Amino acid sequence: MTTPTDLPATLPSLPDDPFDAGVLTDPYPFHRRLRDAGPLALLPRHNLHAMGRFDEVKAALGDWATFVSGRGAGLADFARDKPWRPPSLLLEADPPAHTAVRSAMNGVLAPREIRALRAGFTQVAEEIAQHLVERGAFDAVRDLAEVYPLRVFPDAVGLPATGRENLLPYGSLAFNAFGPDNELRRAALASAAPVQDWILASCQRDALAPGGFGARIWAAADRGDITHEQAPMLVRSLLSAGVDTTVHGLANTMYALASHPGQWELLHEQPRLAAFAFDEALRWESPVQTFFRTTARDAPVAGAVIPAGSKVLLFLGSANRDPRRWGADADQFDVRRRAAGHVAFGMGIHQCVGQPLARLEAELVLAALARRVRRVELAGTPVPRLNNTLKGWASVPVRVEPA
Ligand code: OVM
Repeated sequence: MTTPTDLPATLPSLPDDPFDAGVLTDPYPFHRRLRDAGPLALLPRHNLHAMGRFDEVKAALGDWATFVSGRGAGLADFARDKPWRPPSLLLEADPPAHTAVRSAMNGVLAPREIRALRAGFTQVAEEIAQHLVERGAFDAVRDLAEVYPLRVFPDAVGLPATGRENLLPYGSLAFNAFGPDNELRRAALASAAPVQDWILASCQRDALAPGGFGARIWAAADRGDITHEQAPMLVRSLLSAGVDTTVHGLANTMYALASHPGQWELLHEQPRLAAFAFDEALRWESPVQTFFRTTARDAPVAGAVIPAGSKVLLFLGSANRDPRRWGADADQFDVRRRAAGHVAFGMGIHQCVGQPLARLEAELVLAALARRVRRVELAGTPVPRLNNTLKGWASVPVRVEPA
């Protein structure tokens, strides 16, 4: 086994644990030190190589043959450590196995399929926005970010009506499980069994309503695009990655806007900026902060070499604030910025397959609120929500002034 002392001494080394509560609560000072240390650094605390600059993170995400996913997208190396669940056929797979599976999922979540949901999703977004504006003060997490995705996504998948309260805990579990064996991961796994049982049952063909994403995955198996053994695993991918991510994305966008009232004013004057505000919020406070890869061979990076078989931690949230890419004002939240090109959805063959769905949800609910609300402000102290992978909030109290 490789021990921290076996690591080459030439690379900059940071003693920090990126999964400790302090860094998870406010990762940005650590990100800056990581980027400034160099394009590639060591984190001996977890025997890791790490990248925090935009160019190197993007290049590693694009080089799937060197930086492989099949040995896990978390700290665990599936070549040595037993995965906490059967690995994802999408996230934790490489070509050639990954290719047919991804192609089938591209079809299920194609922009054309997503557009068909627009009318129904709009109606729910308008209804929720109307209700919140009438209340005047609400929690942007509990009353909005956790409400809207759960009103639209489970029906779009075709999930059973009962048990949907398991979706958020399962997402939280899956994203905590990418991290090291710390308190967060242990607590998540300790109460996981009933949640996992419901998820597994909900992935079966007879649990899924006709016409939904789940049924369409099974139909892809009937056509022979994927196997019938793969179908429930791909429904599981939807349930793993499709809820907590959008909840955090919406919560972070609302936090960004409520803490920058001038930015909300821009959005109110021009509700069609909603899609841009969402992109900028994803850049500024990326819901998925990190993913791991494993080097399948010696990997040259910026004049150094990462030895084959190394775990590499890619800091998406840091790349998205790298002043080398975004300029001296990278830490500023500005909805007028050209934020496209951020890596909050990843990059390359594993780039978020649900992205069109996430964007539709965010755009509709933000625009519905932007039209009705002239001013937003924080009405209390936001409470962070800690997770080994996701950055977000448990509570963001806001007050809104109707237009
Ligand atoms: C999956 C998956 C994909 C992306 C993220 C994720 C829990 C899971 O295929 O299960 O996070």
